[in-house]
Amino acid sequence: MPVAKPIFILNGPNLNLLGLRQPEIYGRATLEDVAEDCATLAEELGLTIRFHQSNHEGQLVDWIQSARSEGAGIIINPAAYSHTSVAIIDALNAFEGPVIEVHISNIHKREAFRHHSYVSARADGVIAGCGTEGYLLALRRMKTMVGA
Ligand code: DHK
Repeated sequence: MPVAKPIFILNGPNLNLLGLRQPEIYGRATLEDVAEDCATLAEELGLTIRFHQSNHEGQLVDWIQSARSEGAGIIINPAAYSHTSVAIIDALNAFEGPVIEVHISNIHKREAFRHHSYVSARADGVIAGCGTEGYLLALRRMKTMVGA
């Protein structure tokens, strides 16, 4: 029996260029590939998803706020906003369901400014360095967390 509410999968700035930008770091899969793989797995797990990407902080905040009433959980790759955004952490703190943070690359192995993520202070789980497969790992974990 599928969970009634969808899992929001939110992607921050520059992830629209996935597959094209720095493939040695982020891989060759496009964001469309990731969205398709997530949709396939979600169906298998009996979950529904809403998959979004924006380069704009306020748009990400708006989607997180929508999830307060419309979402069962949030999987978020805030990308560069991980390291800068108080607005995103405030919005996530106003969301009561489970939150899983995903980074395609291992942010701890990279430049020092990427080592701190504001979002990690709210996230129930963090996946980093597993490539785009991290989204699928997050969905499997989300399945357990929403008790579906
Ligand atoms: C993606 C980005 O765009 C960077 O700004 C982050 C993250 C890391 C990722 O690994 O998915 O620092």
